[in-house]
Amino acid sequence: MTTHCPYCALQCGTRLTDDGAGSTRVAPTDFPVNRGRLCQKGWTAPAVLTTADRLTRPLLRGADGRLAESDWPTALDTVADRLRELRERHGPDSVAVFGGGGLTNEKAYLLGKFARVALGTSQIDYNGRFCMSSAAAAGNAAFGVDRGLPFPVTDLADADAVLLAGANVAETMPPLTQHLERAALVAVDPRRTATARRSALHLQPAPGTDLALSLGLLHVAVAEGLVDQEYVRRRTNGFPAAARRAAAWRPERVEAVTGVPAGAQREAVHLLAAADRAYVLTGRGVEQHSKGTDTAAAYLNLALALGLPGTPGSGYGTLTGQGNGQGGREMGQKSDQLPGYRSLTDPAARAHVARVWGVPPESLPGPGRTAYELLDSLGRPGGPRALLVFGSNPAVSAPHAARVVDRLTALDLLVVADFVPSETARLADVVLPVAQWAEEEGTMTGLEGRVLRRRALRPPPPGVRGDLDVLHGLAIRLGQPAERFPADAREVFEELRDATRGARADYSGISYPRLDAGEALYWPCPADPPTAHDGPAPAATSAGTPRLFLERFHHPDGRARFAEVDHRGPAEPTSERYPLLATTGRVLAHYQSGAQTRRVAELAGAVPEPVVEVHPDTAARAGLVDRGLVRVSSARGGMTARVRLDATMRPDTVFAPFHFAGDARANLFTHPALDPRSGMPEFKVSAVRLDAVPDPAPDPGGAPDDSGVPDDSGVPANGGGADTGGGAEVGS
Ligand SMILES: Nc1nc2c(c(=O)[nH]1)N[C@H]1C(S)=C(S)[C@@H](COP(=O)(O)OP(=O)(O)OC[C@H]3O[C@@H](n4cnc5c(=O)[nH]c(N)nc54)[C@H](O)[C@@H]3O)O[C@H]1N2
Ligand SMILES: Nc1nc2c(c(=O)[nH]1)N[C@H]1C(S)=C(S)[C@@H](COP(=O)(O)OP(=O)(O)OC[C@H]3O[C@@H](n4cnc5c(=O)[nH]c(N)nc54)[C@H](O)[C@@H]3O)O[C@H]1N2
Ligand code: SF4
Ligand SMILES: [Mo]
Repeated sequence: MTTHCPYCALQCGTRLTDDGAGSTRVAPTDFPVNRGRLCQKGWTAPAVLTTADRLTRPLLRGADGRLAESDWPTALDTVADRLRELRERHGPDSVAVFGGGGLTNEKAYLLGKFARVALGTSQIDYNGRFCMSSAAAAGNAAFGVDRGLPFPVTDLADADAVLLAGANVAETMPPLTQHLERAALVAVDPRRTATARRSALHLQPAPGTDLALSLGLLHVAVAEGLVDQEYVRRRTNGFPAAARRAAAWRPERVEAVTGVPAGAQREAVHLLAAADRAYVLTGRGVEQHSKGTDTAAAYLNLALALGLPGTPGSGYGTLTGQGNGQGGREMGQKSDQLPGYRSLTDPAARAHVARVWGVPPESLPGPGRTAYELLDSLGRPGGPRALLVFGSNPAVSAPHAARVVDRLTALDLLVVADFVPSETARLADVVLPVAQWAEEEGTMTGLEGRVLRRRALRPPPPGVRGDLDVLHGLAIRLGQPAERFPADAREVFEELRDATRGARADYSGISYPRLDAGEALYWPCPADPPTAHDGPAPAATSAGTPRLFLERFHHPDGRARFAEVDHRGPAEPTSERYPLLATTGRVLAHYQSGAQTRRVAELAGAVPEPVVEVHPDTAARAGLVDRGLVRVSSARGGMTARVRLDATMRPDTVFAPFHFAGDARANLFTHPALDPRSGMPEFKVSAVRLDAVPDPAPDPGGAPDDSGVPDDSGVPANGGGADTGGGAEVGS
């Protein structure tokens, strides 16, 4: 049976087989994005299906403060009763929803509909706000539509040059690197990552200075006559204003701010400009800043000046992160959007979706808070008193995590649907055990905008339900007609085709039979063919759009727009007390909050605890030794981790992964400053200090619980929260 990996947006094609004894085997398929390869996480993904502490019964927190096993009718009745009570007493916005970019299109769609129709709340957002929001804002502004890669991944294989800004694909999407073998790579990363080591040229700016750097690259393009004037005239607007801003950023000034030598800046632009086929790609390294939108826009300006977007064989894109990070941002779980990227403030869009949902347009709420604002408002006066979480673990992954845990525990009601007792689930009043990837049907939209089928190899364990089923059960208890919330993925998909018809992300021409027949369908894929067909021929349908922008961009005038942006510093400058810059991100073996990968023996064995990368001189000044313990702290709090000395690090910068729980959470020190346009937090730069921590156990294997060793792998499935009773604490 063929399907796709449960983790990242590359959505590697896999074949699953059942060995008959309850184990699932996975193997890569020849699917174009991965062509026979998988990363370590993909190879080991089936282990999560049978993890020892898999949730198989609903859990309810009792009067004694402990989570205890319950049954589905009781759990769903309890949730519905308490939601109804809160709504009656405090109004619909007292109830909030938090979704995820790992949810299938069908789940994301139904979750948004559930919030707006069954709960009537404006308070819904999702973890993609922490992921793709800055790139989406910049892409929408420039192109009029946001599809992470507006071309197939395999197009990269013919590139002569690729600039990768803040993307460590060698660890975050390893099979993608096979498409980058031909191109000369320019890597922009404060660290000498596995990706940077493969590059022809590595620019190593201080974290948070890419805006200056990208302005400098545009400056070089203009000053050295490398701008594609004909393209700029024919296909864009706004170049003079953008160029005026860049004029102030001479390479020597940029060098002083970023640390990237002026000569290397010039070399990078010449390398791209000389290439027949070139791409500029961004990742979270440049986007996860309080100025992430402007930074993505500045790299986009460079790509436009060089004439890349919408030119065959060249392009600009952002590497979407989560499995359904693309579809997840189109289906209406974002605080300001309806399915298909329709806007909640556009009367025509509201009318279209309301008609599909069978409700009056005026009954739809308006836009709500963005993810961090929503989490920060929980339990405060005027903020929501209940939260339903589907597909996220914000107790670990949200910025300023200690404050987020405070807010989660201040709620009257926290409901978490998950298949493992994540750190967030452990705080919940009600935990709902749900199905996993290999146990369910649905669709995902990969990083290139291609819609993919997720298929069930086997049914979920007894006692476990699908997310759609959970939403269905809650909706009918809240008085909704049963048929308005189908529990069947195909039925939901048929409805979302209708809801997205005519929208920017148009799925109306896509169907399960077409996908199952192996068609490669990229949105927009309208049902109505460009030309009229009649006669007995099979229903004419669009072939979808693998490559966007070849003729025109999606603004009414068909032109792309340069952005007028200027550099600014990080939200929190370094100080005498916090003299270093900390940045955060990923390592190959773990995924996100680690809720899944910390439960896989092979992955937890490979990387059992967080390792902070530090330059030897910086370490010496702080009295740190290789493999010793360190406390990385900011004005907000700190994490404990192990030190790895790395002479390729900038002496002013340290790096920490965010995959670990408890006291090993990098988000204990991150800053919740938000990008004013996208709501993206400042994950990638914090002012910190390093302090040596006496190592209680010379043998790393004997590290204490809070060192980041999977803290909850020993919790039995049937006692999920029994030992976290009343727990306002995570991982301790
Ligand atoms: N192994 C693994 N793979 C994953 C995931 C995972 O958790 N683990 N998650 C998936 C998801 S959701 C996402 S969003 C993607 C993310 O994929 P990436 O964007 O590749 O991942 P990150 O490690 O967050 O950040 C990339 C790089 O940005 C650099 N960086 C930090 N600060 C700056 C800066 O100021 N400027 C520049 N230029 N670079 C900076 C970091 O050093 C890091 O090497 O990965 C996906 N794939
Ligand atoms: N410091 C720092 N913090 C970061 C980042 C960073 O670079 N640095 N990156 C940010 C980014 S890009 C992202 S994407 C976020 C991600 O952070 P999270 O949102 O925490 O992501 P996951 O760990 O994937 O959490 C998904 C949870 O949902 C469960 N789950 C998975 N699939 C399903 C499903 O289909 N249904 C249900 N009900 N549950 C499911 C999993 O078991 C897991 O507990 O982290 C952000 N946080
Ligand atoms: S690269 Fe992403 S999709 Fe492919 S196997 Fe690894 S985690 Fe899965
Ligand atoms: Mo992400």
